[in-house]
Amino acid sequence: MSSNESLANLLKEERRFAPPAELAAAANVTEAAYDKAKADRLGFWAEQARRLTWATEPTQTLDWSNPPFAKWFADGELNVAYNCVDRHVEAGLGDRVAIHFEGESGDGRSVTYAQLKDEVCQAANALTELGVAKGDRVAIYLPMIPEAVVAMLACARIGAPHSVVFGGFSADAVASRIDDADAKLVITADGGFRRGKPSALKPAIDEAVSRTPQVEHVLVVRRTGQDVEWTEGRDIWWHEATGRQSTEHTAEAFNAEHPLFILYTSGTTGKPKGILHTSAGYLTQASYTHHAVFDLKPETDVYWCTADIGWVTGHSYIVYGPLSNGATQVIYEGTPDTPHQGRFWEIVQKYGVTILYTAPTAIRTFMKWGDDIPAKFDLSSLRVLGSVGEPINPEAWIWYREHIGGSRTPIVDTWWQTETGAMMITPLPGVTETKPGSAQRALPGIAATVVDDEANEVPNGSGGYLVLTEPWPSMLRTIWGDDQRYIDTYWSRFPGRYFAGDGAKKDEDGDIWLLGRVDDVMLVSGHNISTTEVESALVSHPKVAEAAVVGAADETTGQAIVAFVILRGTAEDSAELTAALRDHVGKTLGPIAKPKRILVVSELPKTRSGKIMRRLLRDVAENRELGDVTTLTDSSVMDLIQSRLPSAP
Ligand code: 6R9
Repeated sequence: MSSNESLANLLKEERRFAPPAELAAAANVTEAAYDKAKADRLGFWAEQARRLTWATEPTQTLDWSNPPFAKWFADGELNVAYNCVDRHVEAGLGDRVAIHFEGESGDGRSVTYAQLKDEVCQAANALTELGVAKGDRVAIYLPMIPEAVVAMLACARIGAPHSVVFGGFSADAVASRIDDADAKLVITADGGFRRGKPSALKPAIDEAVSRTPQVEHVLVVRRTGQDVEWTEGRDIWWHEATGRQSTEHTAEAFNAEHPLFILYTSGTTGKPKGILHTSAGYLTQASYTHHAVFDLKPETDVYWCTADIGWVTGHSYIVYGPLSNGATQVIYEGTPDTPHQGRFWEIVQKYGVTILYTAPTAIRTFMKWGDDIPAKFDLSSLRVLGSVGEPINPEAWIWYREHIGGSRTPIVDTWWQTETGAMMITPLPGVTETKPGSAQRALPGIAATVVDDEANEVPNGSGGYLVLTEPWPSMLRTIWGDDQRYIDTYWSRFPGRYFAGDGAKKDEDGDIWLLGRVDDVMLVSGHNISTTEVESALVSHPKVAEAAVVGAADETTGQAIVAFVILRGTAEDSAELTAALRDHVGKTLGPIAKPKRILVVSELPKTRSGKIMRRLLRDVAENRELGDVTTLTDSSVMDLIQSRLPSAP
């Protein structure tokens, strides 16, 4: 494809926001970090690795003798759980709250680092008693409760890689993940609370485990108290197995490259990919980025990441990053509209949250619900806001800053992937003059650029494909059990470089703007148009809260742009409105980007991590049978959308 004119440089966003002077003056990381990392990238990462407490200090930094298979800090040894828990207690911080848990129904508890240490040790002892040893895999299928964190850390502590599966994935999805990872133990719960009701988890595990005979035991956390089927000998209550254990457990040191976890990415086609992360490099980058990008001051900040633990964001920015840094954080079990649409803001106010990390999909939902809802709460404690998961539309960015950040807080739009393990491209809150909608700049020690079809770096002002040009500490090590697929998927499109699968452009300053997955790029009359830019143009109209755009086969133009939009507040669907929206896109981006059809809908199909599943919308727009819907949050959404399409295109 002619990616230069393409993925086109259509959108013009001129607004700029300097870092607040006070924050910049006391920032954890300054411009100097970029210079230092540029002068000596490996030396920079070796220095960051000293954030961790090692049993054996590494003498090597990167071993890239067998690319693309990296080893970081390969002769070092440490224990990840010790770094996340014990060392803070040993440093006299045992009374600091690690987790303020807020249940959906308003119940909750605060867990100090000392208590967390006891619970992790008890769970590690219980797992050991059940025969789980170093290298064995454990599947975790839990709601957002403190036991999810405890379970992950207990696995890390004994060197048993965990594979967390979203609570809410079907029995089929769970079974295929248990099977692929060959897990011998599963940790689940009777259920969790969602939308005001107990929602069962155990039945999906019962079904999945009936097909995965390698599973020896199922540990069951009692959360909702609902009835569960029980298989004697196999099923064990978590509180019984852990409650009688000692709160002491000696953490063994493991090699830096010991596997820490497998996390499955859904992928659009084929079998899910088990992304493998190992210990020390992963923890180094999770810890460093959490410290740098959120400017975390562990003594005073209250941090809240709203992600689910089943998403990589939950792994790196609820468990490993924040806890390795000794942060105090909030964990919330439920949905943002239960029992009311101000729930998130009530939580910010209740705990005095200072750093909030959430996803564009949530921000657009809040925009749709209306400005008056956050306005009812005291959000003045907030000082840094983060975004992750999708490109954030400039209008949503501005809304987030004004209505949540009181027009005062920096926004860090953090680009990264399950595969990258930790943040890669993002502003720094005390350094970067931010641009709404742009992730801007590779972090110190990270090398990213944009290339064209022939792998040539594009000049500023042009678009193409995002690639990472140097290995980084938290990079995936392989796809579990499939080295060849690892090479083929990430390292073959542009040999020697990691291909992220995202379209991107560089602006005149060389800052990076993400344009969505390359599979989603539309080809209209010979022009490549990014879904992100058309969506952002639609969202910049005052009546639109959220938009998803796809290219549907079209006899004359190759592909035609079809837009699905959700309206804001009280706006109503009408022929005038859709005509006005088409004109608005035409004016913002140019006539070529005008959607051929605009459909007003009330919901969009999303994954559990909030990403719009454009593939399914393309199926709808092309009047095809729907593809795989197993990773959808709510499959009834598709019936609703299909009912909006009266006739075949
Ligand atoms: C952390 C996470 C990865 C894909 C990635 C990209 C999209 C994530 C983004 C972003 C634009 C951002 N993505 N953050 N796009 N700006 N700030 O989301 O991991 O679930 O593996 O998804 O998400 O398309 O390639 P994962």
